Amino acid sequence: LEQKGCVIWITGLSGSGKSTLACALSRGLHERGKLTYILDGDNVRHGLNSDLGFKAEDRAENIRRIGEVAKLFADAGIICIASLISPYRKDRDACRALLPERDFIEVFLDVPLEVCEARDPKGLYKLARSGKIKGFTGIDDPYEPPVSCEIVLRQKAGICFPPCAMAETVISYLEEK
Ligand code: GGZ
Repeated sequence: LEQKGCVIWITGLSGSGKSTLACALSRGLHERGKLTYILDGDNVRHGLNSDLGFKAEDRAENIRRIGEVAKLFADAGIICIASLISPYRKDRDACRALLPERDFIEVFLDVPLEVCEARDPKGLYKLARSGKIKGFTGIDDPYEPPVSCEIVLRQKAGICFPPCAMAETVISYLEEK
């Protein structure tokens, strides 16, 4: 295996398109002969992290474990794509600190709350607004946007980039580095 592993960490609100971007990115990298693995918060929460909920300590532990597993994949030479809300800066920074500087690429999927809420693919924002879900990120739980991260993919209401175009932006960055 000639490839060098790394971690691509996608952070953003629920419904911002993290999982979709992760899939598009994985596909684009496969087309270039790269080995990837996706660690999706929502999926990992069904298995390894099924003991965790959504209070700040649980989110911190969710992120910590995914960060450690992502590092194992990177050590094995795989491009590991982690997609999870990871709302707290200090938790993301702790994952960054596990790897050499150039091997952690933080991607902020910057989509306004209104846009995520309008999409509401699983109806969770509606439940959060009506108080049926408590502590929902962006509604009554915090999201701390990155202050300096490697890549920002910004979307506005009405302007939505296709996932494969965003994936290409990330791949171009990787190729440059
Ligand atoms: C945020 C929640 C919550 C609360 C359930 N807050 O859009 P989804 O549904 O598929 O992705 C969200 C997922 C968030 O899991 P993560 O592991 O990415 O979160 S974190 O990084 O903060 O640990 C959402 C669903 O779980 N979900 N309750 N209260 N998202």
